[in-house]
Amino acid sequence: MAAPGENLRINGDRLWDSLMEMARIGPGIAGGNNRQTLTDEDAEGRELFKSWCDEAGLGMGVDRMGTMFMTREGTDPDALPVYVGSHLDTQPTGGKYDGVLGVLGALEAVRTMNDLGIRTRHPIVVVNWANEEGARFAPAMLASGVFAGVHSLDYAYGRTDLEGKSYGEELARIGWTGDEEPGAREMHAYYELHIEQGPILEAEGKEIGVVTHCQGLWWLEFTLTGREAHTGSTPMEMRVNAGLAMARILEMVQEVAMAAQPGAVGGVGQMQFSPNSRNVLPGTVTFTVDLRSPDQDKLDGMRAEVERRAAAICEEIGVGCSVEPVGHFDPVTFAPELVEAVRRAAETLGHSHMDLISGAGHDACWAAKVAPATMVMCPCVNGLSHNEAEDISKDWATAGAEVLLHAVLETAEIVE
Ligand code: HGY
Ligand code: MN
Ligand code: MN
Repeated sequence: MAAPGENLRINGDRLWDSLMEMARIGPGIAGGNNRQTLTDEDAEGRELFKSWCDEAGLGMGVDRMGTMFMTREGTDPDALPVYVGSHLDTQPTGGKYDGVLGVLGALEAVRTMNDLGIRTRHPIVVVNWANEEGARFAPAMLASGVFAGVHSLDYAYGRTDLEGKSYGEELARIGWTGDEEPGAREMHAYYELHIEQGPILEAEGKEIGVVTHCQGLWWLEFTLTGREAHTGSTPMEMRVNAGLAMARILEMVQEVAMAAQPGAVGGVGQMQFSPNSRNVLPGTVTFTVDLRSPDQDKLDGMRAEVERRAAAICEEIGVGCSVEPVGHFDPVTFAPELVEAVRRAAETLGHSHMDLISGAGHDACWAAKVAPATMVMCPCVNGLSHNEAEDISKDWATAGAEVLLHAVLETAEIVE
């Protein structure tokens, strides 16, 4: 089925207004958002999204991980739906567009179909995946991972935040534990619109990223065990300093990632000292190393080298060292036929575009395990994301959403 003509556009003002209204829920402290998964703010954002879906005539289904599936019926009851969505949860110092553009861009595509009376053979399902960020409950993309059969429901329900609250308890507390078995739904295809979260599209002056792949990831949680002691009266030679070991491991991670250039990244975003008192050498230091590459061998090679060298660093200092992978997915190749639909849509609409490998992980990475999947990306200012200053233009949002609309309609098949 051919894609629709170049005159089919979305309502960019309506999309932008929805983005700004959602951004008022769970405001950050510097203009962004703190709408972490399964918080009261997340619940408020879910209710606003549901109210808009009600207005658009979409029927709601919720699975036991709290993922929301909002259905626009097709003409063929036997046709599997085309799923399109992303996530509404944010980082603690997140931006207004990471994930949200994908959910509300999908809703805008449906609103446009409603405006124009467009009917499709396949149903269309707008998705709000729960806990994409993994900031509060690791790993990232937890609900889409359960949906794809990568994680068990028990594992997911047992994940805890820094206060020891569990995913299952918090989901029930906000009243969003659904009744659908995760993964019971079958998909004809999956599309996701997302900001790039990197600098390439803006630097190249392109409006659209035609995403062909996503780099793989390892999250390695290290627990270093030293000896709590007085930072003032303990002679240097008597110290079992887990903090020192942590510092040397971070430096080593930087070295390993730089040695693996191009196409590799490594770093640490989260760390805890215990007892975390200014004048006590830490008894325990825990932190998560984030390693990524689009190349499988490079990704796994970095993991092996980091674990080997971390053990040697800790042995030299006399610090205990344990490591647990708490997040992983291999590099992803998206479905060529859907990637081509995205490229065709950008050309039909006259939007500049380039092929792109996603640097960040997305729910599409797990959707790709159970159905043909791909992504559409738009630039973000200075490539900045996971920062409250994250910014995009209305034109970029509009271009991304209308490319998404065209690609989804090509796959869902317009019924004349
Ligand atoms: O970590 C990621 O790449 C995503 O933002 N969850
Ligand atoms: Mn995201
Ligand atoms: Mn994110």
